[in-house]
Amino acid sequence: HFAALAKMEQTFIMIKPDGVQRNLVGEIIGRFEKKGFTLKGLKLITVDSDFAERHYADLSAKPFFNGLVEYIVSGPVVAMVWEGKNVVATGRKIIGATNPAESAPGTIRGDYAVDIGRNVIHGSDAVESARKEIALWFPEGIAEWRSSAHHWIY
Ligand code: 3AN
Repeated sequence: HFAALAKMEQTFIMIKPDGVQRNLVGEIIGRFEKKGFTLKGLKLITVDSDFAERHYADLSAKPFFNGLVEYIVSGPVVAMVWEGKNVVATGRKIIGATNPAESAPGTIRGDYAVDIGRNVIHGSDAVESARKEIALWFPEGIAEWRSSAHHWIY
């Protein structure tokens, strides 16, 4: 009876080292929870350069690539999978524009970031990149839990 379930998407969201170090983890998770999305995977993880280069492979030709990789490996990140209707595009709206100088107040980057090179959070830009990023960051897979919980949440 709930046709929307058929359109459920998953996206990969990462709180970058600056977001973790600035104690924004709870704030960021709270925004996704209160919007109505479901947390499906979460881990605090420090990655190495090889891994960061794989995550950002599409940007390897950019002049900021080396700096970006150095930033991502500089401390632990919070890797997450969030699920919900249109969560990929809506997640990007919650995050805000790449350059914090252009991200609107009320978005995560608009509220908490100043520098494009320290913009707190990553979110997949399309359903297909979300699928690839989830496979890269969660090779162990994502467990289903919603169906076992709903009977006592009312
Ligand atoms: P988004 O993260 O909004 O999808 P992308 O994919 O264009 O943006 O860029 C990935 C990451 O690369 C950004 N989150 C940011 O950390 C970094 N980045 C993008 N553009 C620049 C830039 N001009 N200078 C430094 N870092 C950048």
